[in-house]
Amino acid sequence: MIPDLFTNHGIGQRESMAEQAVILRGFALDQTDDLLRQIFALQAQAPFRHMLTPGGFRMSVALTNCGALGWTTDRRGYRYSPTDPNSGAPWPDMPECFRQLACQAAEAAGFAGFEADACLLNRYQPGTRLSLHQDRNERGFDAPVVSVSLGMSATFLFGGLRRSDPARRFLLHHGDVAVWGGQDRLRYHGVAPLKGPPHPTLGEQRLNFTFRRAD
Ligand code: MD3
Ligand code: FE
Repeated sequence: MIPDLFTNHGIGQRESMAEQAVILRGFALDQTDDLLRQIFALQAQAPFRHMLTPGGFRMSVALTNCGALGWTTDRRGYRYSPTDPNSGAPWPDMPECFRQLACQAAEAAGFAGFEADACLLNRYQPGTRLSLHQDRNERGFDAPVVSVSLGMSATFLFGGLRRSDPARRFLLHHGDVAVWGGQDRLRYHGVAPLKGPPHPTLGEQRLNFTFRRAD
């Protein structure tokens, strides 16, 4: 059987996580072919790689970027950089379909006029996790962050403004888009170790890309 035809994760519904944080179920579903084509082209120029944290740990998430600025980490710290540290070349351009999707999702969530200058792509394989953190390497926090999930479903951990605040769990599925801004922009969040059935088209992986205004 083709599992996608028998799976309904609430496509078209909005699931509120907090005042200014929402999951738009299936918002990117009709564009996944285009998005995946662009990701395959992108990773030929700037391959997914495991970076080191300032503490010296290898991240289990593999990442790459597109757009004017890309998020990086090494022993010297976390920062946005206009170039890929592996090649010294600028990050690949942000594909037009990425830019449009981010802008449309932000608008649907109440943040009109969002223009991302950075897109971070994360690749998860079974066991890959992302521990609780805040996204705060951007210059300002006025703009929202938009995140698109493709492939295997993952448990997203959604906490509060302090690391010790309890975290709620939300499942993010293929084609879901999450948008958060305003008072919820600095919430702690993470992803539980990836597990579960492989995705019908992407196999044993999950791709997540987040759009931000970094500068
Ligand atoms: C944060 N990525 O790259 S994005 C990251 O699935 C990152 O790869 C995760 O955290 C991933 O920095 C999660 C999804 C997300 C959704 C809603 C949020 C992050 C959020 C609400 C508040 C704060
Ligand atoms: Fe984050």
